Amino acid sequence: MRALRLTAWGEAPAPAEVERPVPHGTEVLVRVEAAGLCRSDLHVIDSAPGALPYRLPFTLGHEVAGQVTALGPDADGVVADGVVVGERVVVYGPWGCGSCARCAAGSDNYCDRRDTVAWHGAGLGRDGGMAEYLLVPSARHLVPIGDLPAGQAAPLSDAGLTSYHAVAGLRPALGEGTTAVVIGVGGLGHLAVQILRATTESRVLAVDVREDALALADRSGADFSTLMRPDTARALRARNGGVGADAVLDFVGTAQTLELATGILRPGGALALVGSGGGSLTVAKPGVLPPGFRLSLPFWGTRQELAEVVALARSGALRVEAESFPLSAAQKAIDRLRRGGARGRTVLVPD
Ligand code: FEH
Ligand code: ZN
Ligand code: ZN
Repeated sequence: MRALRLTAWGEAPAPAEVERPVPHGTEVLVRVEAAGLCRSDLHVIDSAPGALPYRLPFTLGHEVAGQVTALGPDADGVVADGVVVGERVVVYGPWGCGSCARCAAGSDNYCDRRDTVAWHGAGLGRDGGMAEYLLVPSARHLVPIGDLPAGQAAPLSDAGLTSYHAVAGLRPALGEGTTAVVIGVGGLGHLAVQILRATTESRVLAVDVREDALALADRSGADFSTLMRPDTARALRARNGGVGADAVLDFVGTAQTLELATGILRPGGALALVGSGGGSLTVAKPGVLPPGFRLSLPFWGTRQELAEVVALARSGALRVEAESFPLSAAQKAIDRLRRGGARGRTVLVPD
């Protein structure tokens, strides 16, 4: 089968012909219909030798949707939600050790033994879904998607789930009369705007550096969107009755966006730092952060939350802005993402 393989650190991934996997034990074989491309893929591709615990080579792709084509002999004993051959599914990607309390509860994203495994999940040290087939360790990692198009479903497993999990951690700050600010309206941010509108009572203000991203924010339901400028914190306060934001989700994570985030938060406000843009915060008392400041560093999400995200999408409450490329054009898609040309989420379709 065709697969996009990372074979050497610091080198571009390359298409290769590899054996189609055969499921054993509890494993499930999924024929891939779409695999999302994530900025984390770029971090992995660009990593120096030894920076990540992953063993080369492996197939990239941690945001995958497809159809179950075969079950290992023990798979039916762990089938969740009636996953059977022929079922179309999205794959919960942050596979952990599989046996700790967190993994047993479907919170593999916070596996207690992450330091004992050489991966973060599908396509992240384990063979992923930028390929014709994906071997999934257990049916518990699969969520049925019904007739959701794969290009809509795949991004739910990472962009959607990560945004949903970040919002979930801020929920106490998102009651009636509150305001949330989304910084970075890309593959994750545009879904965060929709998830905030669909699951909270907050007003949603959006910030980005690109005009077309502001248009995407508006299409996603933002109450107000503005370009990132030196006076953006003032402009946002002005749109919010002179009061700061109750919550900020920073999907960029640079020094500039963190400065804006902490500058716009009201006392008692909460910041979810999702983007890995290299910025940092100094947390000190006395210090410059607002009193009552709360910070979370959410990572991906839980399997149960993925089922909730899929349910939102199937209800019509989420629409992914996605652009498809054939898997054979993966390098073109990677280059486009790298130079900031991607609109919404990029998905690769096996050709
Ligand atoms: C995956 C692995 C490591 C860091 C970040 C990620 C995210 O893309 C998962 O949502
Ligand atoms: Zn990702
Ligand atoms: Zn675990």
